[in-house]
This record gives sequence, C-alpha cells and structure tokens, in this order.
Amino acid sequence: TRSFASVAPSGVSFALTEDQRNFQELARTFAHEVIAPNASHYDKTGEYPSEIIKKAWEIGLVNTHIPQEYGGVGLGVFEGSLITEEIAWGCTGIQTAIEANGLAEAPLLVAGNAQQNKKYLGRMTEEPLMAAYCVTEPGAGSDVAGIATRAEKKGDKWVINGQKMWITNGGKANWYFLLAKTDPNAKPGDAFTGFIVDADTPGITLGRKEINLGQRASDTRGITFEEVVVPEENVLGTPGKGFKIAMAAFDITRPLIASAAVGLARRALEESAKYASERKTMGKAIINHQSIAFILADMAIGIESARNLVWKAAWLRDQGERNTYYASIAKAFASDVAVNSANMAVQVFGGNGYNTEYPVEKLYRDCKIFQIYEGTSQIQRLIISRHIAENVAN
Ligand code: CS8
Ligand code: FAD
Repeated sequence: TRSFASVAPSGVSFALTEDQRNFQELARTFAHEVIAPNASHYDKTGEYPSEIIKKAWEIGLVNTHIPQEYGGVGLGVFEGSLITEEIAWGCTGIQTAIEANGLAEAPLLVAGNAQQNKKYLGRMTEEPLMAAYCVTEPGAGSDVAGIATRAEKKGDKWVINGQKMWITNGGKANWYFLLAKTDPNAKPGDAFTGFIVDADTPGITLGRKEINLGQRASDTRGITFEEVVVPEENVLGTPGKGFKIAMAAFDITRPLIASAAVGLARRALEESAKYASERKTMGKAIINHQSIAFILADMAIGIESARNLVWKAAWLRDQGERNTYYASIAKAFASDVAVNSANMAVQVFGGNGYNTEYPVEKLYRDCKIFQIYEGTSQIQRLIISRHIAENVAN
C-alpha cells in the first residue's frame, strides 16, 4: 500500500556486498564457535553472559549502528539484520541482551544531539557497557500512551517518579532511555518526554532478575524511580515529543527482532534436518517419511519469506524512508515463523525434543517472547491494519 517513489531506484538485488558478507561471516563464526557451545550453560544457570558480550563487543558485533563520528562502526539496519540473525542462531537469550543495547541507543540515533551522542553513544564504544530502554510499566505495555511515570520540571532540572517493568539489561545498564509523562493534558504525541538517565543516579532501585520461560541469559527487571533528578541537558529532542521518539526507535529495532526470530527458526530447521536424517523408524531415516520432510519444507518456506520481509523493512529504513508498516509486517510474520518452527522442531525430535539434553526444547521456550516484546503480535496487526485503513480513507 506504499509507493517507493522517493527511493532512488537501483533495481532489485539480493546480492550482498563484500563488507556485508564479511560481517555476516564474522557473526556466523562467532555464533558457532563462542555462543552456541555456551548457550546451554547460560540458559541453565541464568547467569548474565558478560564474557560472551565482551568478546562480541571486542570484534565489533555490539552497538553496530553507532555512527563512526561517535566511535562506532556505523552500520545500517540491513547489516544489523545480517549480524542479528547469526547471533540469534547461537542463542536468542544472548542476542536479546546484546540487542537491548541497540534498542536503548535507537532513540539517541533518532533525536540525540551531538553532545548527548558523543557522551552516551561514545562511551558504549570505549568500554563493553550495557544500556536499557525503559518504557513498559506494570500497568501499561501495549498501551504506551497509558504509562504513568511522571517527570516534572523543577528549576533547571527534571524530577522523575515512577515504576518501569520488564526492562531488558535492567540490572546491567550504565544508562537508560526513559519515557515519562510531562504534560498530562496533552495528546500522546505531545504528552511524553524522553530522557537519558545515568544508572547510578540516586533514587533508582532495581527489582530482582525475573525468571522467565525462555531467553534466560537475558536480564529482565522492574526498576523504580523515586525523586530521580535529571539535568535539562539529558532531555532527548524536544520536550513533549518523547512518544514519537520512542516509536521511531522501533522502526529501527523491529526489523532486527524479526531477524532474530529468523535466526531461531533457522536453527530449528538445521537441528531438525540433521536429526531427521540420522533417526530411523520403520526401516528408514525419518526425513524420508513425507510427513517429516514436509515439516522441514514448511519451516524453510517460513524462514525464506520472513528473511525477505526483514530485508525489505531494514533496507527501507536505511534509505531514510518511513518503514513502520513493513517493520510490523516483518516482526509479526517472523515471530510466528519462529514459534511454529520451534514447535515443529520438538515434534521432529519426538521424545528427545522434550528433553534438555537436546537443543530444541530451549528453542521452544525461547521463541515465545518474539510474539510479545517490542509490541505483541496483536499490536503489530493493529499498526498494519491502521495503515491499511488510512490508505483506504485517502
Ligand atoms: O503504543 C503503540 C505501540 O507501539 N505499542 C506497543 C509498545 C511496544 O512495542 N513496546 C515495546 C517495549 S520495548 C521491548 O519490548 C523491548 S524487548 C527487549 C529488547 C529487545 C532486544 C532484542 C501503538 C499501540 C502502536 C500506538 O499507540 P497510540 O496510543 O494509538 O498512538 P498513535 O495515535 O498511533 O500515535 C501517537 C502519535 O505518535 C506518532 N507515531 C506513531 N508511530 C510513530 C512512528 N514514528 C514517528 N511517530 C509515530 N513509528 C503518531 O503519528 C501520532 O502523532 P500525532 O502527531 O499525535 O498524530
Ligand atoms: P498487555 O499490553 O497487557 O497485553 C495483554 C494482551 O492483550 C496481549 O496479548 C496483547 O496483544 C493484547 N492487547 C493489548 N492491547 C490490545 C489492543 N489494543 N488490541 C488487541 N490486543 C491487545 N519493555 C521495555 O520497555 N523495555 C524492555 O527492554 C523490555 N523487555 C522485555 C523483555 C521481556 C522478557 C518481556 C516479557 C517484556 C519486555 N518488555 C520491555 C515489555 C514488553 O514490550 C511488553 O510486555 C509488551 O509490549 C506487552 O505489554 P504487556 O505485557 O503490558 O501486555
């Protein structure tokens, strides 16, 4: 329903550049050699994968979209999607911890001034630090306009009071992006302001590490902000415009969540294909039973389709185009592909699929969150359908 009239025509190509292939290969090797062999340990213990993240950071696989002027590699969303798919193949718990940095940084990419970017993005390139994106609250997740955390201007400072929930990297972050209500009487687009908050500011209390169904390496917490004083210079963009900044950040990160879902689905297919070619029943490898072979085919159809949607949504954003509609399509579809693929992988493995000695029960637990975080599958469909309705109306 969109025309791409404003995008410079270059013809369609699915060929990656040498640089893109190099980043993909670097991430693939890292996922195979470092992440995958250790994934089960972090899943079972719930230990935060600091060592792995540090190694990934050292070879340039973390914070990939920080511009070169602030010390980063300055990759696009498209290149980010290539890297994320590989990391997620290794472990989506570790990938979520890494990618939560990207999510916290995205509002700065959207609205940060040079001074803020130099200070907060710059420091991410100097040390292997973590950051977090604090929007969701106990009372409001899908309904971002319903958040209750308040920020009030007192002299030349802002004072924040409220409670955030389900914050990835919550207990590990050096700084937070935080969304707070600053004008209770305004419409959402004018009612909220985005802040950068140093994690060591007095008045911040961390909740316990939540014990989640899957992605157990990732650190998810509630955080309480009580009379937290933030200087004016840490207001992101124009006061009142925080809701739009928080949403625009998702245009960058939802294609990446979708690419992570593709990575998990690809892992499910690869593990299933390998197992199905080894496991024999009724005189033949189960891959030669058509009902098993077709399960693998369905996984492949989903993965290839989802990746194409990811690439389009990411590419559009890199062209400077509004990609919200495509980002939601990619995120909704790829999440369903991940959930279906993990489910089918357990089926292919039979009883072994249900056991922690085999790799697919972890995929089954890890996949579900893709339909929930960064906007549930229902919210993606809300965004897509509103877009369709607007286009019909116009
Ligand atoms: O509330 C919106 C929504 O997206 N809800 C879902 C929330 C969500 O995704 N939360 C995720 C939290 S982070 C997380 O889960 C991290 S996961 C772990 C780390 C990951 C690492 C792997 C909504 C329901 C879509 C919209 O809400 P409404 O209240 O209906 O608002 P709207 O009327 O649509 O919009 C209000 C104004 O904002 C403007 N807007 C909306 N979207 C955008 C984008 N860019 C710029 N501006 C935007 N994308 C919209 O145009 C409105 O502007 P007005 O000028 O006021 O008309
Ligand atoms: P609700 O909004 O209460 O939704 C409940 C159900 O109702 C869902 O099925 C939903 O789809 C449906 N629903 C709600 N509204 C509508 C509607 N209008 N139409 C149709 N259906 C609807 N948040 C952050 O800010 N930062 C993070 O780093 C972060 N990380 C997370 C990590 C994990 C592991 C988890 C579990 C969550 C994380 N979140 C984070 C929060 C996440 O984004 C929210 O949980 C999610 O957006 C859903 O919000 P909710 O949990 O309040 O569910």
